Amino acid sequence: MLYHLLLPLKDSSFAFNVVRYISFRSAAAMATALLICLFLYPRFIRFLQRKKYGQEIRDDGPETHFSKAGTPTMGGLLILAAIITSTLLWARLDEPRVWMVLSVAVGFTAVGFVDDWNKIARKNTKGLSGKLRLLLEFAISGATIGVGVWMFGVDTAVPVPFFKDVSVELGWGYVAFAAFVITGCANAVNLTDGLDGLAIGPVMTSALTFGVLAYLAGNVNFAEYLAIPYVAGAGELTVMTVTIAGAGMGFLWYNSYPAEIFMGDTGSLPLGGILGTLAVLTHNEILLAIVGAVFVAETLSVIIQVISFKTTGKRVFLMAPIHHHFEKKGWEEPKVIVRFWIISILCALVALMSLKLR
Ligand code: 57M
Repeated sequence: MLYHLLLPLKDSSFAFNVVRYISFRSAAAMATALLICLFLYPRFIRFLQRKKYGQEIRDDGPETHFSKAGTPTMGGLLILAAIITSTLLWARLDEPRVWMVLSVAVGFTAVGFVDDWNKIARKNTKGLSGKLRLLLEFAISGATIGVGVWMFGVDTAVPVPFFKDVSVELGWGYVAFAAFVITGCANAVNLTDGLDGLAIGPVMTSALTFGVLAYLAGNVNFAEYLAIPYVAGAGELTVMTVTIAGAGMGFLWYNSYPAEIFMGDTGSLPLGGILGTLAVLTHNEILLAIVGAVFVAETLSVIIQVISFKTTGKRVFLMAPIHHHFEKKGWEEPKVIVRFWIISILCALVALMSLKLR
């Protein structure tokens, strides 16, 4: 919004020309989201405590988690408010891809909120039925990408990382594929969100990685030089990705061990949904598996555990998702968290290396 308001003033003062630059607006957007979270979380936490909107803890989980009962949840509401506000302030609003990400963000926040609300109001740990939740997520992401393909020229070919000029053309099948990527990513982040700060760390590294990838894809010279698909307007997504890092840092200030607040499904579903949408719109659908390898590993651990338990009656991990396995092995919670962050940084670097390794 500020781009549209301030740029015309450049004739009266050349200083306003600065809003033309993605780099300036990205820095401002990150600072805005960070400050919103840093200043508003203490009040928000007090509000949630007053309303007694606290986490119910499952009694079959690790014992170290029992003392977390009553920790305020639904903290994701403020993360998303900060991301959306800061994006509306600093991104160019004439770029349809920004609106596509925003629509997934709002839709998935609504689904997550209803789920959390059900848990809080009914005081149980189940929330929305899994099938209904997946259906809603699939519908929201499919509708968004469908409109993108139909009206805004979203490409339907999926590039294969590490190979120059290799891509798979899916036609309209791309919409279902993209919805699967977005919904899968949302649920993978949701599964990861089981220790203090565990999910938000890799969410931030992934968002920043997509920030770089979006910037490069949106610049015709860089895209040509690196032999990646050029995506007109993708540069504006960089402004959005850094708001995730800014809001994430603000949230982590309070969610770091021992957490004063959890993000809830209200946070994990839209954050994962946004990452999936960024991967789709910058055409890094397959690379997402490397950028978000921590989320993939958490999900695979659950799939392996469930299949093994159902077929053989034996567990592969002490408990799934895999972060619980390490807790059960006796690692302190902060150790698991920081090690997973380090792995996620390493994966982000490998993903960035793929730009040159092709
Ligand atoms: C979300 N949510 C946390 C919090 C957070 C299929 C099955 C593997 C599903 C899985 C599951 O339900 N995952 C979804 C995991 C919960 O956190 C809330 O949920 C939000 C995210 N959706 O924001 O509001 C608990 O996680 C802890 N937590 C923190 N710090 C944080 O910053 O400590 C969360 C955020 C919180 C808190 O304790 O209460 C969760 O784990 O419920 N199910 C599981 O993860 C369960 N695994 C399981 O049943 N494994 C079996 C299966 C696969 C065969 C096995 O291995 O034998 C475990 N989860 C729990 N207890 N709590 C095990 C039992």
